[in-house]
Amino acid sequence: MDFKQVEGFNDYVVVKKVKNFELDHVFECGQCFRWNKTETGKFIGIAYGKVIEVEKNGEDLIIYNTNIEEFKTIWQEYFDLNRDYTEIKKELSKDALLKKSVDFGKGIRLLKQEHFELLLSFIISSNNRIPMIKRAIATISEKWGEKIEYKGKIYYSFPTIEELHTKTLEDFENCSIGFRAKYIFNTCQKVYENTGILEQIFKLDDNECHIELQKFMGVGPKVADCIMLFSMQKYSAFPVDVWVKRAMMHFYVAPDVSLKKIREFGRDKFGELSGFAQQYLFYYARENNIEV
Ligand code: 8HG
Repeated sequence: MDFKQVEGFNDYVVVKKVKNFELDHVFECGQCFRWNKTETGKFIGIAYGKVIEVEKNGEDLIIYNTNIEEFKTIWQEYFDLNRDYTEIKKELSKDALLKKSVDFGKGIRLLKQEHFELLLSFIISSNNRIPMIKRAIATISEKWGEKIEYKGKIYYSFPTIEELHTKTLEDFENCSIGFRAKYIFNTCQKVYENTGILEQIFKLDDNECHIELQKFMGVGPKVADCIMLFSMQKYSAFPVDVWVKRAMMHFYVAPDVSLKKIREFGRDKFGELSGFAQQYLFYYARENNIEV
């Protein structure tokens, strides 16, 4: 467990002695799209139909607009606080090349995000840039999500399948997601017609999960890996996008290797910790704008 105890107050909680948790690392390592930094260096995010604000004060993590019950039922898991990242980092740092990325992103934790939201979010992510992805998801939420007020400002939850399955292809074409509109439309229909399908996929082992996710339109190997890793707790996933490819070429493999080969190489090398290794590499490569 990566914290000592939690204290509840009226509308916030203080998580004491939190280890391996840096706000910038967690929220800007590419895994989430609904968190934004405030002028004072805190982050405000929307998840599980709620808006929370988080602050780091020394070793304390303060979560505003919540209470101790919610912390125990939602946020403790969401922030993956039961996991010992010191152990993971120790293991990965045995690889002298990976150690550099681990040290750089030392406060990264993998969030446990909602299946349906992540499925659509990562379909939107294909051949797309993170600021554009964030904008598109915000647009979809503003159109069809629930209003949530926090500190006099309105935020929007990510819409439910009940809400989205009634939307037309044209509705999605008006969300600035280009060719992905038809994937989103088709996927919403499929999820609606197969109640519980994402729960079923969640229960599969890593390799089956990767295969089943690719049966959704717009989900290839890379997108499936992201959904597995960021919402289905499949930590042998190794999504290879342009940044991970550059990092792998920079540190390990020859330049003319295919994405598939890089994925296999990564999974062989890092095993059950592949997903964590990938995240340190992604963050390192993107923040340092590495080139090969
Ligand atoms: O965390 C991520 N890992 C990988 N491998 N790819 C990601 C992550 N986050 C994220 O948005 N992407 C995708 O990479 C989106 C987009 O296709 C590209 C941005 O660099």
